[in-house]
Amino acid sequence: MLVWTVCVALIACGVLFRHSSFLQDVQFVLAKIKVRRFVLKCMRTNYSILDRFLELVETQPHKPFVYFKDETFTYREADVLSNKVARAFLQAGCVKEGDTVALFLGNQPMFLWLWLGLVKIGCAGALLNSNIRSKSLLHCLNCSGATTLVAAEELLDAVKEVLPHLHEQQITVFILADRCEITGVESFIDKMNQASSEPIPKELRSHLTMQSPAAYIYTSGTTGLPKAALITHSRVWTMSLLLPSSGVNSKDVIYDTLPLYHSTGLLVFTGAIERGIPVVLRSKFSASQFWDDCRKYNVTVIQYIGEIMRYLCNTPQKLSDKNHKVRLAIGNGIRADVWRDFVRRFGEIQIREFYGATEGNFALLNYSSKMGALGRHTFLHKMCFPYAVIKYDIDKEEPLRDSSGFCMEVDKGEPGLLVTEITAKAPFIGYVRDLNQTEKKKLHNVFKEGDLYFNTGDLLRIDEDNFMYFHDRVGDTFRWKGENVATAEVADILALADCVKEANVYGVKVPGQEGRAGMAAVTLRDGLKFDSTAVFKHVEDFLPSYARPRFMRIQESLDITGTFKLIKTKVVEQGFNPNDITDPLYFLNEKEKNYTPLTPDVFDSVISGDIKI
Ligand SMILES: *[C@@H]1O[C@H](CO)[C@@H](O)[C@H](O)[C@H]1NC(C)=O
Ligand SMILES: *[C@@H]1O[C@H](CO)[C@@H](O)[C@H](O)[C@H]1NC(C)=O
Ligand SMILES: *[C@@H]1O[C@H](CO)[C@@H](O)[C@H](O)[C@H]1NC(C)=O
Ligand SMILES: *[C@@H]1O[C@H](CO)[C@@H](O)[C@H](O)[C@H]1NC(C)=O
Ligand SMILES: CC(=O)N[C@H]1CO[C@H](CO)[C@@H](O)[C@@H]1O
Repeated sequence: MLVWTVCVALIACGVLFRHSSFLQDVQFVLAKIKVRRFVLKCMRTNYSILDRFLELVETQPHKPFVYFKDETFTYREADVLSNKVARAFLQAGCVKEGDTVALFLGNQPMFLWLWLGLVKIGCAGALLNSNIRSKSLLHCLNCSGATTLVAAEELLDAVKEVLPHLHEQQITVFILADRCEITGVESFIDKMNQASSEPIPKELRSHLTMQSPAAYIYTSGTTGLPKAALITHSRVWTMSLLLPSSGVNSKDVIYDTLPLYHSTGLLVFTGAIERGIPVVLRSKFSASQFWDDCRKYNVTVIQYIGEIMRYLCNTPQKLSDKNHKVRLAIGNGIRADVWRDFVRRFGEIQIREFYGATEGNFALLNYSSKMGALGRHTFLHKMCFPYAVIKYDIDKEEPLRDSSGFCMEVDKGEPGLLVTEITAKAPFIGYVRDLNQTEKKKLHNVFKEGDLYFNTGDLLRIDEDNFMYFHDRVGDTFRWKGENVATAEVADILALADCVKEANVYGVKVPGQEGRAGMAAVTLRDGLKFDSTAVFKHVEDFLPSYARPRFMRIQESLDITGTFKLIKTKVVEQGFNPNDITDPLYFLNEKEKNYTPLTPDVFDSVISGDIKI
């Protein structure tokens, strides 16, 4: 209450002095407090996103809820289909309230009916990444504790591959088909079609509270095996409220091209329920179809990750570029130069950049007109939602501590690790069945004995005017010649070279050298060759010496995750040994002022130290 009073008083001051950025700061904190209050209210009354959905089915049954290809599903139809799903599960006798069912399918309306149906009977969905196979698949399944798996028909081969293991663990397996001839795999669609569409009585989810699991979402795992983050019903609310906080209203139509098995994709759908609006769902993001879809469905709000914006800006210009109704873009990871290009090219679209990890307990939203900024660092914000940006040791991969063992906040302009205090109001639930990983994300005794913070793993920078910028993921920064190299920044510069299409930048160990030497795996623009002299010149012009990639690897395509994040683990492991790698390799040759082929001889000289790098 005190905080509330203080805020109101501060707003009054802001109005008096017409200090607009100050006013925005206060408004932002107030909006966050409002979100928290709403969630607390939902917790007191057991009001879940499903309750909201059922209200909409009553009040606007004929309003479109999902557009997919040439199909439209209204709120009523979605209700009916999810009732059928729920009953099919119950009748099959393998699922009861409190269970977890693993969903293994890509973006399609059925994904939504399955999840809603599960919530209707008090169950949770483990949202498996549809690209994972064999060991990873088993690992993800295992950490969710699911006893039933439902898979898309097109993923049957992936299921067959692990079927003996599934049977060993007594997991019931359904495939989304009318029939199935394989022993130990049951069809689901026929069962669903036969099931009644009668509403599901509330008693079937009588134990559901805001602390109940709604979903398990796997962190994308650019390094190591994926981890399952528990998404409770209260967390679903917090995620969904991003849409109203960003200015989405009940007349909007939102476009969802990101995988529903990730929080960014899922929150658009739950957020749409919160707002009572239609979602245009796409099985996969397509840069060439993007604006056509927006026009076809009258999309007003789009969701992005940085890569999507970059792909859109890389498409050939068209006369119709500004012909659409999109007014708002919500997402994260857009870089300032892409932001500028995007707005110039596609018109006055407001961009609301937000920051928040799937499993995190903290969020930031750009609420000022500062390009590229994630949000603002203010006293008020910090007081209401305790967080800090602290000094971080890139080499040891841990925070720097002073002589008394406490962490130190960074100076303005210097990148540091974002940590957010874990409290009862801002809990960190952790990863399922993985106490070690959960423990790893916790930082103890940060500023005083006994305090506890969540380690976001993200490096942020705060500028003179207190705007906060994303700098890099921990692990995506390496050290070379005593300097920190942010891989994303180097990749962005490389992608500006004429022949380079995309770049994946990472550090590799070189015997006898401290830190890691920069290496880039790049793909080339269609029809272009690797112009080594031009790339060398470009790198020399735009990058400080320590940040220039020492080695260059030309690939046909780069490894990416389901959300277009570059996978570095494999290329890092493979290093720069031409005897092990078939892709063309180059080496930054200072003498010849060129990237010259990295032959086995050159490799040997680098290893022996005859060639200094
Ligand atoms: C699943 O987890 C259990 C322990 O939780 C472990 O004993 C078992 O080996 C795991 N199975 C797989 C396939 O990872
Ligand atoms: C919420 O659900 C829990 C568990 O079913 C129950 O104990 C509690 O009374 C419910 N609260 C309200 C306000 O309905
Ligand atoms: C889009 O808007 C136009 C004009 O307002 C309308 O004719 C059309 O039916 C709308 N399309 C959809 C899918 O709602
Ligand atoms: C957790 O970490 C400890 C020590 O680092 C290790 O001994 C233990 O096996 C780990 N447990 C799991 C489940 O990975
Ligand atoms: C909420 C808000 O004000 N968002 C701003 C984020 O930044 C863009 C780009 O400058 C602005 O247009 C938005 O208004």
